[in-house]
Amino acid sequence: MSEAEHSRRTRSPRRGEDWGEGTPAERSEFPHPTRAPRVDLSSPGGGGAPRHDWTREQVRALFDLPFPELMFRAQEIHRRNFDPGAVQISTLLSIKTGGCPEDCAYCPQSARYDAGVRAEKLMSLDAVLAEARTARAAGASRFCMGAAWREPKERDLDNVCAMVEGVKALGLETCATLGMLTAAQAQRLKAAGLDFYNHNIDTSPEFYGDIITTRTYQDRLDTLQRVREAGIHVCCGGIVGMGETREDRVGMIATLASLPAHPESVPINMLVRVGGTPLAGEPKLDPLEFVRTIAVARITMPRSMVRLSAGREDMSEETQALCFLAGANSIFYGPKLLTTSNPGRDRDRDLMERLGMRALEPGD
Ligand code: SAM
Ligand code: DTB
Ligand code: SF4
Repeated sequence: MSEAEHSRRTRSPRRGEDWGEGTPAERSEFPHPTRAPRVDLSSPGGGGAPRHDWTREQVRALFDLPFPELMFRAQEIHRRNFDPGAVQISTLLSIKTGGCPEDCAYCPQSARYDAGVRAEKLMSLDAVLAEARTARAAGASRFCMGAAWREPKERDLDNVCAMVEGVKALGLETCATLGMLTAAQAQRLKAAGLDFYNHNIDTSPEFYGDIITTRTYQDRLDTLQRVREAGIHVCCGGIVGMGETREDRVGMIATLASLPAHPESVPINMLVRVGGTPLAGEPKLDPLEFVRTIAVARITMPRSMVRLSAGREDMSEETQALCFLAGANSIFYGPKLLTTSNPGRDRDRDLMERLGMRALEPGD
């Protein structure tokens, strides 16, 4: 085990993060002020252009709002920009599973951890297209192909470009997440018809080094810029529940909201704690803190699709409903994410029906 892996496994939970211990009455003070601090929200969703100059103080003040006030503000902005009853539906497929050389502490696909994921070869074009047809028939509007690579090799990219062309021809929006890209690779994917590229910043710049040591935060920002310059829509978000502090969640959202252009999609993942990964034993994050993260993403990036991503399998339907109220308007649909479980289609159809929400069609 490397030193970084060892320190992750042995470090104590961060202050205020272990929601499993102590009732609010046992804690010395209530965590949030009872009066709403003033936060300038004049531009987002108010008819003007989204802001890109969010300061940490402003983002922190949003996180610190009383929950009802935060939800009200998020809903106001959500309704100005979107139909609150519509959800965009994406399906994920792991086209190349496991055996990844990177050391992302949350990830069951890293070859460094024994999480029971078998390393597989890149899927064939026919097998991928068969999965895409199934996803389309089940109502997905976007098909996202994920590969456990640090970065694609040129030969891999030839194959992925053929997959993108094939999926696009089925009338689905295309998305891929393949690791770091060069400018030339981003341009090739664009030429093949790629609509979205997913590449997450994962957390705050400060906490990042506790989670990944094999590539830097700047590497990620560089790939995002290349994707943007190639004319591909950006899908970029992160993970919460990894032992980070609220200040790290503030830093993550502030980084996303001050990118030169907001990502068109912002996936907010709740850590899926997979046995064998260094983060398997992290305490569960308070679901209300997850909802807050969604609400702050909605307020600061008013025109982005905010995706309630990994972690729904262990989330109550009430928490998911709160996420939609907070401005989430996209989900992964289908029983599997990349290697872990997601709610089955029946369960999600039932939830959507009970909430009276509908799926967005491609191009809606
Ligand atoms: N290998 C590529 C990369 O890392 O960019 C693409 C695939 S990677 C699995 C895509 C994203 O999935 C990661 O950036 C991370 O945000 C998310 N992810 C992976 N494992 C997760 C877990 N256990 N819980 C929540 N999100 C996870
Ligand atoms: C994202 O932000 N979440 C998805 C997608 N982008 C590729 C991945 C979630 C993976 C969860 C762990 C797994 O199933 O392996
Ligand atoms: Fe590899 Fe991506 Fe998993 Fe990191 S998140 S270990 S790069 S598959």
